[in-house]
Amino acid sequence: MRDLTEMFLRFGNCVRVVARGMLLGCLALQAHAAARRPNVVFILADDLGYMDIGANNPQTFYETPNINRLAAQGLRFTDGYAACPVCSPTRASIMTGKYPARLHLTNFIGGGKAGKLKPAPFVGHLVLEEVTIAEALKEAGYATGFFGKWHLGGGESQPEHQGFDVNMGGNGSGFPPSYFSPYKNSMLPDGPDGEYLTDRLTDEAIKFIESHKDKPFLVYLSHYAVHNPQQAKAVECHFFAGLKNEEAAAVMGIPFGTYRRKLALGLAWLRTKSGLLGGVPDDASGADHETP
Ligand SMILES: [Ca+2]
Repeated sequence: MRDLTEMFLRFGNCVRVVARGMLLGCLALQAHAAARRPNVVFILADDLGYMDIGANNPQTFYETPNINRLAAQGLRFTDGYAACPVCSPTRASIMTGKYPARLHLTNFIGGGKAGKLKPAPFVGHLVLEEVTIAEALKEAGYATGFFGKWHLGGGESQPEHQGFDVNMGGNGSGFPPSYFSPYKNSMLPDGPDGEYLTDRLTDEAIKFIESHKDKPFLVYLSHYAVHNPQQAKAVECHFFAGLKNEEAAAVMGIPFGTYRRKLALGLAWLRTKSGLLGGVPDDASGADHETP
């Protein structure tokens, strides 16, 4: 979570904030006065709960000081809602301005559609004939960059075929195989071993802004985080393990021992999968203190 807040801070003063539900949108910014074509930076966080940021819930376990600051300084749309409770339809609506039913995308792509009721007509991608915000702005002379999660179809349905000049990381998948490089993402060249995906996407977006600062641009930064798999940087694990154990258990409403067991399992995963975690605080290895 702190990665996301750091990311917001880095965009800093040129951002006004919109925060609602899973959606954190930042509409821009830094008006291009002469041409009246403002730059647009849109940031989407996946699976981020409405009550998970301090601006909406001062009692939240997570620390989101920079998002809170942007919310305080910007404009909040507190009665706005996502177009659908799952991923792909919401994304399709944001891209096109249409309701999911009009796009025949009322479930997440890859999601089960079997049930007692006959499912709605469903296409497994956002069809190319639909006009995206990127295509509209590109026609108006904007440079357009997409960074992160797409989940509106792979191959010929990807961002580079829907108006984006640049596609870093967008494909048909709904989650990353790994948050650590090597990413196993055909649309994102690997960085150094252990590089963190959230940081990398933010850096790529910033590079795009810097290289297009003299013309109008659209940056669509669609973070995979905080969607599964739950893989955090070691520094974040240390922070929460060392300082937040009892508080976390209380907020989550579970016994402290159960919380410690869950945390230990996560840390063990990091040890075996990434080899990145060394010197874990003693109080984080709480598997032997389990309380049912
Ligand atoms: Ca199109």
